[in-house]
Amino acid sequence: YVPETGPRVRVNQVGYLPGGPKNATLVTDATAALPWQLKNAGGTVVASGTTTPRGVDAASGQNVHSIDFGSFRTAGTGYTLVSDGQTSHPFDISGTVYQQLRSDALQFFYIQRSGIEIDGGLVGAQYARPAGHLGIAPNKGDTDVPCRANSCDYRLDVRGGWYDAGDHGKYVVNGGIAVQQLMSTFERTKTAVTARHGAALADSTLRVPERGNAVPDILDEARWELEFLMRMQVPTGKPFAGMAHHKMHDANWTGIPMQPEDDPEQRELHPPSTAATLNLAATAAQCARLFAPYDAAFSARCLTAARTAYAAAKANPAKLAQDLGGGGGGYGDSDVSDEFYWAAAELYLSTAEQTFLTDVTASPHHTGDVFAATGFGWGSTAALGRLDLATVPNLLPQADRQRVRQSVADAADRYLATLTAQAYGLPMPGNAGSYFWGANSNILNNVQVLATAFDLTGDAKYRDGALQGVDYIFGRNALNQSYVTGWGEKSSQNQHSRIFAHQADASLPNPPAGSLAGGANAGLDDPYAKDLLEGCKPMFCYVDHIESYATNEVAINWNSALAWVSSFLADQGTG
Ligand code: 9MR
Repeated sequence: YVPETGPRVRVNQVGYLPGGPKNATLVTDATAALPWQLKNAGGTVVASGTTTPRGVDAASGQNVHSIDFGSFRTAGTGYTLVSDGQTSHPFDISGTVYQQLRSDALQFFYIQRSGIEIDGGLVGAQYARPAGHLGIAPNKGDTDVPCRANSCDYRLDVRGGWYDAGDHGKYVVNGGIAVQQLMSTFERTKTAVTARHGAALADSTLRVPERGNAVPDILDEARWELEFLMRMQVPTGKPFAGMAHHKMHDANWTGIPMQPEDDPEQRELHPPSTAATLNLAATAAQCARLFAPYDAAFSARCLTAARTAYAAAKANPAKLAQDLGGGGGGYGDSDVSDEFYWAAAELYLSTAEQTFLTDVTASPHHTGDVFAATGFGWGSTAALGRLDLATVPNLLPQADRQRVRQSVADAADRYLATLTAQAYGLPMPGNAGSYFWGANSNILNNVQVLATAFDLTGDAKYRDGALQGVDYIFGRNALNQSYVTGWGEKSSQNQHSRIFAHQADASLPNPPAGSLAGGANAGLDDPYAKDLLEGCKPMFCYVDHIESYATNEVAINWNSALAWVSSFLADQGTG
């Protein structure tokens, strides 16, 4: 199988900011430097130079050169880069290239909502659908859900929230990181360095039903998930009261396509876990401080849920997720020390209470390195706590606060070194170990660290690193593929989704613009990818086909990374 990869000059197909870095990659047999030209839309050469040979790129197996045209700063549309007889896909140079991406990436969450009608008047008729999983036949509903294998003696109303990904499951641990990144996208606008950008996330900036309610829409969206997470809490008087059920999903896998309102499967709660409980504690604590100015009662409800959950986790510190099977993902996690650190940090940031500070400082993660080369994710959340301790105003002793902030800059320096070493410019090491299920989100999470280092220090090298770090996602890669639907000349269109299953049923839409695909995965963890791509070099282990769930799914915890980063990117273009 040889994929069609188009012109051998690989660019960020969305474009570049006039004052930002501009890098491209040439795939060629040549070992010596070659000339390149930048052409405007009229075909006139507006800049030129020579490539830098980079040898064989380990992740792609290609001989490559890099091209740096960062000194060209004139805004315009339809530029192309020419080298070795090849003309790149066209791209823009503009301060507004990422403006719309912020709302597209966030809009994904409304369209993924469970338990509410999706209003085509807001997001386009093709995405309109009735409410799913409210107990209306053939749905068995999320309003009265029993525990799998009689593992509890009660039923819960766990309506709402977002569907996890291409399936209809609702899992607390990836819901947690996803809602955290949405809340942090908003919280970032409250810190001094970025306060001027807050208007972009104010009320009536998204197409959600709550627009115009005087609450920022991104918080309305977060609340949809937070309400679900709180419903997953075990009721008072029951075994493990205060803990959160790990997940709820169908008893058996459904096929593709399957609209939420047509799902006939029994929905089931899976046993509570310490990891899920700490996700609830962390996100409900963050909720408490962010909603305080808008809705005091909801803020108080969040804080109570957070405190109860945290206490329940401390009482049950090693209740790992049990895999009882059924039609959903496992999301098992054998190390919850990072979730403990994150939850303690959020509770401390919201309450300033000594007991939480004691737990923060006693955690091995407080002084350990929480910024792995391959990034943070749903099962590895200490970085979320560290980033918030670094950015959200707090009373940590001065020296400790300084150390926490410095740790973000130190990690960013490492990601900068990594991306500089990659001919394709991504902030992940150039080996197969960087290409795993959902790794596109880890790339973006490393970009979030770079961006946060810029917010904290104002040092332009971190901003440039964050900007360069996303080039890979938007097409500067071995496949010449933008992984965000509707963004770039050749973008992912057929992600694994039961809802946006156009490839399986032409009457259904493709995923909405702004949907991130999981990305190249050398593990080839699904049969479609395994059959088609066996033997692929890591960066080639991707296919834009609906059946390839391990390379081409959508997921809330991946789009939340895109949302955070897009909001940062959009801010950089507008000064
Ligand atoms: O994102 C998850 C990834 O980190 C795991 O390696 C993978 C296998 O366990 O599962 C991914 O999550 C999937 C979940 O299990 C089921 N719904 C779709 C999720 C995204 O593919």
